[in-house]
Amino acid sequence: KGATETELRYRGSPSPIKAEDTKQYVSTTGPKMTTEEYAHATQLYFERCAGCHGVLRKGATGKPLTTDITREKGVDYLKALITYGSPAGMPNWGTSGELSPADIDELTRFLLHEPPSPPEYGMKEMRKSWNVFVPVDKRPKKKMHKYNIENFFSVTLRDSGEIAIIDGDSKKIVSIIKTGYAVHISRFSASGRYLFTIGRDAKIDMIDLYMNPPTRVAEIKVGLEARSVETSKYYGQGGKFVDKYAIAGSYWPPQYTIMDGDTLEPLKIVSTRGMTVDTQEYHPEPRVAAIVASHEHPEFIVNIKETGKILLVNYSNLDSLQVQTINAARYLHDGGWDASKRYFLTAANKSDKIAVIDSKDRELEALIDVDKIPHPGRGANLIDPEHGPVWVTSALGNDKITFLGTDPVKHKSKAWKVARVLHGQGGGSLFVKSHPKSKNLWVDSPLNPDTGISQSVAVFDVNNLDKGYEVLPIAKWADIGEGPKRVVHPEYNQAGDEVWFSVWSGKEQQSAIVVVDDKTRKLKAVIKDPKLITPTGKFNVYNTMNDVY
Ligand code: DHE
Repeated sequence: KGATETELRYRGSPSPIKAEDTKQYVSTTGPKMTTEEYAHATQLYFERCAGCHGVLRKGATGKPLTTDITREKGVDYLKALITYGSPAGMPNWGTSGELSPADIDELTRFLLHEPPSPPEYGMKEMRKSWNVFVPVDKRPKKKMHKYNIENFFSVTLRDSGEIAIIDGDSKKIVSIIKTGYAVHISRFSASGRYLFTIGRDAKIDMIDLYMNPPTRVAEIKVGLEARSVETSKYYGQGGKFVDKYAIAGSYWPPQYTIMDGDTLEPLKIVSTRGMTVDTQEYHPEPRVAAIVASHEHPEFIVNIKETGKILLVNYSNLDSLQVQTINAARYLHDGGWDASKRYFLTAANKSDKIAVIDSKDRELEALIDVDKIPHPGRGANLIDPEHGPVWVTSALGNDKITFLGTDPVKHKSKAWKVARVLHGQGGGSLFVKSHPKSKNLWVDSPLNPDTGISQSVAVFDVNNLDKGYEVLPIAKWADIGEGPKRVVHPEYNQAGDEVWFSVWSGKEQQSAIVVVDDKTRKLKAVIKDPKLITPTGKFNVYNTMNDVY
């Protein structure tokens, strides 16, 4: 039960696509439905169903719901499924009271019609949305404030459409910047000067950290829905690609966009529609998940969720783009580098596998079986006393924390194999973290249904892994009153001697950031401010730009 509940909480975010932006067809072959009913059902579908079943209903974490399938299942079956849910993870929208019988009737009929199609979004639309607020020649030549940029944290304020820039040294909020609907992640340019954020609505904001205070210098919208942004980090060829490009992947339309790294000018848009890795069937909506920048070649590594393919996109000549396609497994989600930054390890979460890409030799190094919905974030790298260098992931579906060997030279027998499995507090874990200077491994569990577990964090001693974990009551330490107070996303400071946690409460409630001393595991600071609304992801400039985790 716990696992299903936690998985649902994770998947449940509504799609920001609006029904009125879609092309809708009320066909004569489906059951009777007015255009108003179809439009209303479309909005309900985007808010409740599209996250799992896909905008075009081709299926992802949820089953496909195309008319060849729904018409065979019939009205009674569909109504019962929406009302009561299923053990496989479908929520009980009816009995939970979230949808009325009239809504369910409308949704059922909607599923028997062809799906509406959201608009395409190409160069014309992107250029219209593109704004440069401060041209390159008007930007400062040097840092205009006293702060150490490399110890800034960019913090997602999920429900207020903002990010906070917090100075890691003083723990002061340096600036709150309006970005747009639910920023998902922050990434930094290779030099660390520019911060890029991407919202669920596919809007990118580019912030110049040299300015006092850090200020937005450009923006663009690359689609209707998105999750990933990254910048070129290849230092070879005289460093000519440092800060040169940015890339964003979108969920809708299914495509990625390469932009100028100084201005966000859109340069190249590439569709990801195509055949799935296993059954080799056409998929109209392969969403772009995690993107990382290779350190070995002028390349971006791009996860395509629904087709289960990983693309190596070489940006050295955009007019003759070379894209190498590596077969992995469905549905690719998040991932990060091993400590050597040669191997990219990424979760194929519905196949319960971790794919390993060798970015130097440009090939699939391994596909490793792990247990029930791995969710690493960027993962954690540490030295296992028995097995040498390992990369770690936790899971949504159970309490397992899996160590994978990453050293094919000195620890060959464990390389790309499960070297060790620890048991944490429970399922519903999203992120793990360690640091080259630390002896701790931190494991959150924000989506666990037990509040004792979701409001605390487990910490393991890397040199004494059999001892089990210590539980730190992070939400209690924050002392912020009522609310869900999920403890999420450990992130180290630049020095690697502090770990920061978000205590993520409701929009109307107080949230906080709790800073723990990594050595003593004692509370070091609580950052509380009415402006810190629903903090989730936090990204330290130095660690994120250098891929230290
Ligand atoms: Fe995330 C990373 C997608 C829900 C917080 N999330 C990612 C990435 C993807 C993704 C593809 C990898 C980006 C990269 O590295 O380039 N996330 C999705 C979803 O599709 C999903 C399941 C549902 C949705 O509708 O968005 C989802 N994610 C969430 C949340 O509910 C979280 C917990 C809170 C929030 O802010 O929305 C959340 N996701 C994060 C964070 C990262 C992330 C903090 C970056 C982790 C890191 O350390 O790099």
